[in-house]
Amino acid sequence: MSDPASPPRCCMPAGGSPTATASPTCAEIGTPPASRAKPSPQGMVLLPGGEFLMGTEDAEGFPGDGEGPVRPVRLSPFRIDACAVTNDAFAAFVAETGHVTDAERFGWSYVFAGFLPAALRRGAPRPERTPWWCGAEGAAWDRPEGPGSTLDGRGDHPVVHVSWNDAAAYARWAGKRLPTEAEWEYAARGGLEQRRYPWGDELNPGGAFRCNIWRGTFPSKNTAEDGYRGTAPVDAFEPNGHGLFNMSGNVWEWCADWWSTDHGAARPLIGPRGPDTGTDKVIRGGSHLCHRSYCNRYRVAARTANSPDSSSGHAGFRCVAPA
Ligand SMILES: [Ca+2]
Repeated sequence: MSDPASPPRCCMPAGGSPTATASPTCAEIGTPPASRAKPSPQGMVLLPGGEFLMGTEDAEGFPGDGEGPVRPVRLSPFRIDACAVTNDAFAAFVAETGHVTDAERFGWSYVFAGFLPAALRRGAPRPERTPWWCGAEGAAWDRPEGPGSTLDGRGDHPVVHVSWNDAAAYARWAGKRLPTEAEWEYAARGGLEQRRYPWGDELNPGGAFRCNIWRGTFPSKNTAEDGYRGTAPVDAFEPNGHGLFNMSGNVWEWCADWWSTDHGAARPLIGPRGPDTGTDKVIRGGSHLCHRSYCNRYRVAARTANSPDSSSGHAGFRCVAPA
């Protein structure tokens, strides 16, 4: 097996088979909660931009990831998908363009070991530091748990096993682009300032589950108390104050920026776009495999990265477009 993808830095995943079935598509979701945001066609939300405080110095955070310092950032208005790109939407892109994903070219992708059939799990290579991931031959966006698996019942779940390259190709096809990291974080914060999650500071306010993460003990026991062991429909749970769904948890989301932990004076604070070059692309939001004990990165300021040809069962994306 070639090694196109650096081993996942973080808790890593794959589709699973959640029990939830059809729920309204993103475009069918009604008006978002009161906020400055306005819904628009094609399931996008217009955000007004302006200045916000990016980053965190939260004691629960990971300073080594470059989560801080907190700094003011100014953005122009833009539109953003209310939900991550679904399997159905990605299927339409592939049907029209014949796009071949990086995982298909390489012949494998990372699948969370617990989601793989035993026969495929045996002998699958595993990264030394994150052995709950298997390099699964034949895993791809339409075969999330390898040969024999399907997307049945998951048309409205986020597409996974897509690399940054695949995400960017989809965005071009859709007449959109990937969000900058600053746009992503501004959107995820939902109009709140310096809160830990898109909805506030408490993980389960009033005992309610607000996102799809690992519940229980990682990586041995997932209680799925939030309703999902694997991915959830893209519009599961309540949206944030901007009307955006699952900005925390469910799947990591690729951003346009190259990775850096230096947000120093050389960086413009107006519409920042990250470094000009790099080796890894930023991913944000955490996934259904994140747990506080190991990968507390479903916080709204948390960040990590991976090489642009990497893919796994817990990373997807959403797009943005001009206002
Ligand atoms: Ca879950």
